[in-house]
Amino acid sequence: MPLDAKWFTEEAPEGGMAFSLKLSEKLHSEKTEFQTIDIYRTEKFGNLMVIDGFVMLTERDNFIYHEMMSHPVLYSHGDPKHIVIIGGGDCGTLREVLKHGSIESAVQIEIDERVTRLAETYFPELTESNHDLRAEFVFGDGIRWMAEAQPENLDVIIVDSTDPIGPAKGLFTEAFYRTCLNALSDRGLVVQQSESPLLHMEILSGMRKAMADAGFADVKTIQFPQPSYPSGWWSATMARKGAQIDSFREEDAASRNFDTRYYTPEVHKGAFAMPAFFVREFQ
Ligand code: AG3
Repeated sequence: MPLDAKWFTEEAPEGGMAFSLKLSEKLHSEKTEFQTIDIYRTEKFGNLMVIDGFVMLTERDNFIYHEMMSHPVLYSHGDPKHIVIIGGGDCGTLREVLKHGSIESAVQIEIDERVTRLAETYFPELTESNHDLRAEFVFGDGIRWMAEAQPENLDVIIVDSTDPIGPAKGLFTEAFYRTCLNALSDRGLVVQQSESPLLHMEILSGMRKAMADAGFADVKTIQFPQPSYPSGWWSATMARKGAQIDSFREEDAASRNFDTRYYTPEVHKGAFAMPAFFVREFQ
């Protein structure tokens, strides 16, 4: 991408579309052991992190994604204490998780330590809770970590991954979900980013099927806007280990003692409402 063009563009050939951000400056670029990470200052979206040409986050709109990856699942569990985040190296999801007083431990397993180090420098607001004593950082392979995890120990698993290509591919499989199921306690929940309902329905319904085939119950997809991701419309898919004994802790969500910019109890309920074509596609 020539910087003199002053635009960053992520093409989404699967949608015959592209999304561009006007740049003011290239801040950093490096090839790590795993991927290429580029960081730009944009004109209107704050700092931008790109991995292998795909937008990971912008300062301006990441709050929607990070809040929706954390609060709906945490308020769907009766008493979440032990959390694992797979991926999420920018620490934005971790920051939201740690806002919940019930959390006793939050372990983030990110394959590429450089993502976290660069977030500390270029997205300091996302890493502001990293010194929290409940947070633990593992830099390694999330798939292997989950396969070796102690059984029945986790309340919530959040998979904040890239698209299902490269090292993230294995995170979208029944085999991985089986290891999640094993690591979760009997009321446990998993949530994973599940791409754009408009562009990636095949991936989304494939994930839902893989979760169900692995033995998860109550598979649900939530939707929310994410302007800087392909099509601007994004989703996350949640599933339960056991029968549904917990329901939405709506009063706790309403009386939360922390700030959110997108999430409210109404947003929570609305995000679970299924557009008509979801109902058809998910049969
Ligand atoms: N979330 C990346 C989601 C996938 C984006 N896909 C794309 N731009 N094609 C990980 C970063 C947020 N913590």
